[in-house]
Formats: sequence, structure tokens, C-alpha cells
Amino acid sequence: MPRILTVAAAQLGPIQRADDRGSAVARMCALLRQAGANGCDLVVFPELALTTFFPRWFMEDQAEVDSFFERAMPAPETQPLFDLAKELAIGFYLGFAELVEEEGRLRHFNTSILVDKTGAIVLKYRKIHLPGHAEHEPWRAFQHLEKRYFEVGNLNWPVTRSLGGVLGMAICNDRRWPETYRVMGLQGVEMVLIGYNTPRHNPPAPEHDRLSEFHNHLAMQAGAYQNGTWVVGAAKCGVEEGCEMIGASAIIAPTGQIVAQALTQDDELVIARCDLDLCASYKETTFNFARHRQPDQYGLITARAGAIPPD
Ligand code: ING
Repeated sequence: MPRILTVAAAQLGPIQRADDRGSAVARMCALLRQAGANGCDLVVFPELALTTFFPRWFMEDQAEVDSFFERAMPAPETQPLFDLAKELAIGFYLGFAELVEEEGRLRHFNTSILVDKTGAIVLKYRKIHLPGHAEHEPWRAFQHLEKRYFEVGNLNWPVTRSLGGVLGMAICNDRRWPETYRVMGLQGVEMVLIGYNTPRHNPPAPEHDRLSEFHNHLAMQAGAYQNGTWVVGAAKCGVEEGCEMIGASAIIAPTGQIVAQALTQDDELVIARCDLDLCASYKETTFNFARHRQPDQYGLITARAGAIPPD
């Protein structure tokens, strides 16, 4: 019996600064209902799915910054999402800003959770690759202050057995780095869930802007193929407070092929039936890590952060 997981990337259109969490949750519940009507087992929501992408602003008032964070998950505003998913027996990935006291101090993470069909949080991940910058850079059309507002994640990339397969998570910029997929690939991952908020315009490299959707798919397709895993990418997109973010949410097979993708930059459910057993034909042959990898040759990958060219 093939292990088919019917998955939806639940793309969200823009969330404006004045939009409250309740309106975002209501939109996500509508997508959950659509997913239920289409026999979905799992729904992937975007990164920071409860608020506007607030790292686009320089804020000095920590209370204002913290207003974009969740102190509990679920909380009263998010409980309806958990309740509906449980009622529909649908698992989901949710990205949100996590404010937590750990080791005696307040910590701020860009976090995602995986909730199973019983409503239990079965996996948590905190974003490791934080893009952008830490100080106000007024020359930019808009800021990208993830390095200011979030700490680097401290959970590595865990995977778990859930929904009949081996699932793992990443967040946004993580999807551009091969190490993200390989660490999970080395744990036998069969589906990597990734929420993202990707501004089209990248101030340090405007010449990349026209290739945004290409780079988005290229990175996820490579990660899928090179690790024999499914990859699901779900965007929060459209024009938020004047800043356009790309959609192009997609579901990618272990073959590297895009099997479904979004057509709009609004709330849109992208659905595919994913046969998890498709992973085996890559994991057992071309990407049979145990047979073909030579880790003793890969030392530079963990020994160095930046490149050191020859003299
Ligand atoms: N956003 C972007 C991403 O990696 C970015 C940052 C934008 C990088 C454009 C490169 C080009 O998709 C987040 N939130 O990581």
C-alpha cells in the first residue's frame, strides 16, 4: 500500500500591519476547511503567518517589537486554528515569532511547529539562517532586520516520524542553503516543510530581483533531488505595507520536479498527493549516502564560515 500524503501549501496573501491575529487565523481556518474538503492530511502555512513581516521596519522600542511575538502557542487568538485542524484531523505547519524565557532570559526566535492530526505539537524548529542585517540601514527601500530581532535557532534541524512519514522543517532563508536539507537528509527525511516571506527586491543585489521566483524554485528543487525528499514551500506574499513579496508556493517531488505551484499572490491552496515511497528510489541509488558520501573529505564545510581563496 503506497504511503500517500495529501499535502497543501497554504499560501497567504499580504497581512498588513493593522491586521490583527484574529483575521489571519480566520483566513488560515478558511484554507484549512478547503484542505478538508479536498482530503488533505497536512497543511503548510507560511513563516511568521500571524502578522505582517515586521523585520522590514527599524524599531527601537522593544515593546513594539515584542508585540509581533507569541508568548504562548496555542494562545486564545490561535486556539481556533488548533481546534479546527483537530476537528478536521489535519496536521499543520505554522510559522510564528516566538518569545520565550529560557535559561533565565527572554529569547526571541523565528519559529515553526508541526502539529499532528490529534492537535499535538510534535516538532519545533527555530530558524538558523537569519538573513539581512542587525543595524538600521536607511539607504534601503525597506529594512530586513532578522539579525536584530531574532536569535539564531538552537534546536538544529530535527526530524520526526509523523503522519506516516519522516518529516522535517526549515524556514525561508534556510531553503537557500544546501546544509539545511543535508542535515535532515542524513536523518532520513522524506518531506521538508518550509514557510517563507521573500521580498522581491533585495537592496544589496537588485539585479537578482527579476530571478526571485527562479531562485526560490531552484533552491527547493535542488534540496529535494539531492536528498531524495519531498519539499513543500508556502509563501506569505503580495504587497504588504508597500513591499512586494513573491508567491510561487510549490510542492516538489524527490525527483526534483515541481508537482504543483501557486498561480496567484493571494490566499491560495496548492495541493498534491505525495507518495512518500518515491523517496526510496533516490535514497537507495543515486543518493545512497552511506555508499557514496566521503565525509572525511568534507571537513572545510564545518571548519569554515567564510570562503578563503588561494593567495
Ligand atoms: N527572506 C528572504 C529569503 O531568504 C532574501 C531573504 C530575500 C534573501 C531576497 C535573498 C533574496 O527568502 C527571509 N525571510 O528569509
